Amino acid sequence: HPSRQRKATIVGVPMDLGADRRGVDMGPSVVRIAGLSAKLTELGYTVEDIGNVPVALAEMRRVTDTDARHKYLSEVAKSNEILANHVEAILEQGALPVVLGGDHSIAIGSVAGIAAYYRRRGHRIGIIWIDAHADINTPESSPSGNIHGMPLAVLLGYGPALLTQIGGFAPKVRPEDCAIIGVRQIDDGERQLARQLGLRVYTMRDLDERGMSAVMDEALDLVTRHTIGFHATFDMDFVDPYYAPGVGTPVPGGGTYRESHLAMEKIHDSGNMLSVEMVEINAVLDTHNRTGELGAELLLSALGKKIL
Ligand code: NNH
Ligand code: MN
Ligand code: MN
Ligand code: MN
Repeated sequence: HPSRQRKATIVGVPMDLGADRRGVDMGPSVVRIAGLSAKLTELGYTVEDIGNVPVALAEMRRVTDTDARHKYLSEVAKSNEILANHVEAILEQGALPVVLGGDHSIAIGSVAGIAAYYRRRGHRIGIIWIDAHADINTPESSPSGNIHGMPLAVLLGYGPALLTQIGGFAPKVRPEDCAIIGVRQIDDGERQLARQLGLRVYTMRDLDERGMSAVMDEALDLVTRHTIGFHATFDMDFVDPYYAPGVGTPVPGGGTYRESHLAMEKIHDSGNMLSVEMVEINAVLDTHNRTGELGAELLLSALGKKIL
């Protein structure tokens, strides 16, 4: 199975055009500084780091796409196209893609690459989306116009064609192959679309009442039922701001340190993770790289780190 191989390739995406708060562009850097590559090598992986995907800067004069309904659309699309190609190439080399964001708009490119690779081989893929938010806004429903609130909608086929058509096909994933975990802030339009699609959304209340372990068992079963495996995307704002102060959109009442690790440990133990992604770490709002260190440690849990 693809998740069993022991080659991991890191790719960074210093993207912050999808969010209002600046500073998540340093996410790839702070997770690297936390020692991700060396720690993965220690875990037994052959690690390669191919560096960062080019991303336009908001300060560059050639950034022109400031349409308020989907800010920086063409710039976000461009970087995601490049990312999708890298992710597909990483899979072709038999390695596991480890993608470092950046804001969550980069999931569009990550999943485009994975979906393209497996589609060519006749497989569907699933997604485990761990986040305080549902990220299924469209330009019409978004209260902010920030594309980092739209990536799951895009991957399901809703949104600007410039994004949904990356890789030349849409949708990348079916609603029944997705699970969102940790939601505690959702917009009206998102709630509507989630209901309409029958999306499986596990809220913080579900986690409170049933526990992370049972919720993950159910979610992992769901996303692997009709697929070859799943992409795991972890938005750091899932974690309670007490443990992860360095995020652009902190929402109280989030996952604990242990719950976050348990989610990642169970993702690894499922044996069906095809790729993994860590997003929305905001270095400007962090203290002493506390959130960057946690991001690296959570990735290690998803990649098999165990106490015993
Ligand atoms: N739902 C809000 C929006 O679309 C907030 C999204 N912010 C996130 N998502 N950090 O994960 O703007
Ligand atoms: Mn998100
Ligand atoms: Mn979020
Ligand atoms: Mn499998």
